[in-house]
Amino acid sequence: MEVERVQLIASFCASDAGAIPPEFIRSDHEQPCLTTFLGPAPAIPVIDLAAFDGPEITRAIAEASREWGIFQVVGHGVPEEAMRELQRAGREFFEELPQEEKEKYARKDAGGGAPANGGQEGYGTKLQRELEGKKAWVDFFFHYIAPPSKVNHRIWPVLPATDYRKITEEYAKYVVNLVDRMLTELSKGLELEDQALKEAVGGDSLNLNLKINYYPPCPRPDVALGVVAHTDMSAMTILVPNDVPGLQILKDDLWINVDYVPNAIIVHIGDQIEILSNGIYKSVLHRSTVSKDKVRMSWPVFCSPPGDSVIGPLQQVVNEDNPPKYKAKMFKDYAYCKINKLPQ
Ligand SMILES: O=C(O)CCC(=O)C(=O)O
Repeated sequence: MEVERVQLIASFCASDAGAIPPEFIRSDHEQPCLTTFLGPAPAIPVIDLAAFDGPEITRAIAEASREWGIFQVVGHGVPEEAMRELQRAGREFFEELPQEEKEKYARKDAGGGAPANGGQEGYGTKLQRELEGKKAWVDFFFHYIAPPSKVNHRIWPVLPATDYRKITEEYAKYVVNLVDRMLTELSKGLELEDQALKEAVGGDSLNLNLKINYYPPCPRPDVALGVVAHTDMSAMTILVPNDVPGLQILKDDLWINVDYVPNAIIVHIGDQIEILSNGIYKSVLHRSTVSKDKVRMSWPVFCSPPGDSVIGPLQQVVNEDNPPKYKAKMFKDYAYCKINKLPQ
């Protein structure tokens, strides 16, 4: 099945007086121009991991995860150079490779929704089943970066000017450390053993998937969306954005903009941490808007348990007064329902 890439559609729109195809025009309840809160709003917490001592960091991370389900970290230990190179490599794939070269990396199931496992790596345009026949203004590249047994280097792009593999492996090393640190802090924030959450999400078998989102300029950013509103099915997501703002989160029923903070990394709490903590930590509802004249890009790394891990509220956080709010199920079954928009 032939797939229309948004990057190509965007180039036609630019030369066609700025109209966009009707399937990209969202319903009123989703349009950014009707739903973005423009008044004064609190900014999501920015936590400097290098500035505080232990208990203060734990408190700040746990509070942000309870109140917001999202925060930005600076002083995170990922060198600026590694983040810059990651961005350069992603941009080169989308902007320097001829379209027919890019298509050699197309995902096997490019025409439909992503299966829970198998065939989801590579270059794509649609990740989940889309409701109301609407389309999202984004193309992406998606692949494993950890654990080593899951990584398939054959799907990683080979670029003319950049060593994609070297750069991505370097970045992956830092992300693995950052995720470990976040899981430790979140465990301590629940008064659990340091390794409790890490073990619950599969230990060293935790799956890390890098997605490179490419949002071309859009003539109608007022009515289109990049990624539509969702919570991440992962345990946690570690995201590097470029300097074009666009991420929005729902807070107190208002869609608010997330500020761009240079060299910060955004940490999202995902559904599996919400479930394990029995709802103490919140999986953040978020979406992305697009820009009229700039390319927006983002590099989320989704950190998810192995498919056969059973995830339910940890016994240490439930009791008679606080009974389990979620049923325990295998992650692969959770993912299947989420991707296909079926009840859990
Ligand atoms: O681009 C962003 O900031 C958000 C991306 C996102 O939520 C996703 O790819 O699932």
